[in-house]
Amino acid sequence: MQTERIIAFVMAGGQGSRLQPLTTARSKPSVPFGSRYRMVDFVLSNLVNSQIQTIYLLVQYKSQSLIEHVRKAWSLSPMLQHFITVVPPQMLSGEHWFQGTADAVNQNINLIEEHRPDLVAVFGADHVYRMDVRQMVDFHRQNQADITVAALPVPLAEATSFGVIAADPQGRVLAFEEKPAHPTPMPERPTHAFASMGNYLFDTQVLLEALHEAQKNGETDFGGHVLPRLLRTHRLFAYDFATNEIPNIQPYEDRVYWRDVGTIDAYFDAHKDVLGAEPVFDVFNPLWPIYSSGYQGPVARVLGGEVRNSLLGAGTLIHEGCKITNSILRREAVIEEGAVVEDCVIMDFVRIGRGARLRRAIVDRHNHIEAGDSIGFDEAVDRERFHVSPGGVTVVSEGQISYFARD
Ligand code: ADQ
Repeated sequence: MQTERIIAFVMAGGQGSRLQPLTTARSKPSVPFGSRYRMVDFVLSNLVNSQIQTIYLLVQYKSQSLIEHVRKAWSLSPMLQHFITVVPPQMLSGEHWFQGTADAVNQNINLIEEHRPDLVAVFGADHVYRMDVRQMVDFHRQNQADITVAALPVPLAEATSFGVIAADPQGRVLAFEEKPAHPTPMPERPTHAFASMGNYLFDTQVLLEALHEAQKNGETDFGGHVLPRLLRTHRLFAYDFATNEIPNIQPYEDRVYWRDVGTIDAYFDAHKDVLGAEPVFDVFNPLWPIYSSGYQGPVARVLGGEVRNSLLGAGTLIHEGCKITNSILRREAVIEEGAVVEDCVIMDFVRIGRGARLRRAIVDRHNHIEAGDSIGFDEAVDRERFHVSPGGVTVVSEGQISYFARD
């Protein structure tokens, strides 16, 4: 990548309604993922590792937990050469919140005018992935693009939740349809559609003009309005992440990974990707670290029992006789004697009482599962107490059973 001056807007204001109840009190970018991350950590790490240091995080819905996380994990982090500024809606251009992604950037257009960067990156905040944004910048320059959209093939059935692209063999975008009911398959791969990852690079002048026009036309969204319009007048290219992105982080990784975790079932499944002897997505990569909270508590403690193929967060305490399998336990979980936890995601500050049995469940923060309780074995019974996803994953909401503070 030549030396480019790039600023990034990270769009972190989405409601994440399909991830309910995990998004009852927090936005999707703030949802915990894996043993110690929040969703937003992936995009921020990717940008910082790509040497993009000026980052504005645009927040909106239920943003308090996200702001707190970013303050703790990112403002006080040891790599202080970046600056990440959280920007709430300030109604700078009228009395309304961010109406969509383009409107959110439009309301902060002064930041672009102040910095006058060469390129503006507009990235989503709710995906799990590792990406070297410099490779996308190189692609953008090689093609003399005005706008570049990162994209990759997704199965046709899933493509209805994405922006679907038709591109020529060089990557020039010929058509862009936001969330089509009947996605157009890729000519060379008819089982898949070419989907936008929601990450864009704009030449600054092109973006400024496009936003000006968008405001005049009442357009509020990049995928829904601005990109379909711009492709008629500008050089809009699709950066094929699946084939162009070279994992330049050998020997730790030999494949690329990107996952949208928009629903409870997708979220639950994505956790399987970080488990196993050779995880599909190995978060550990010292050449491309994913940063998160600098929690200073104790390491995990295992007093006995059996732990197989699981991740134990800091400060977890596993008592005698427990059986933990294919599970992720985040910070300060306490599993009491004889409890069985199988295929579960257990979030921070959860206590699982003696002899309780949990299977295919997500237990959100601050819960005390009572001794002998059983979750994930009878869907009808679970439905009376909890949310159960279409794929049969039981979700215990934050603080639903009783707040747990370790004694
Ligand atoms: P969606 O994810 O459905 O599709 P959207 O809800 O606009 O689109 O969210 C995009 C990003 O912007 C998310 O990170 C979200 O948190 C954030 N966001 C949403 N509304 C916001 C607002 N008002 N203020 C600030 N941030 C906001 C988009 C694209 C598709 C693409 C998928 C990939 O529109 O074309 O395929 O992302 O997941």
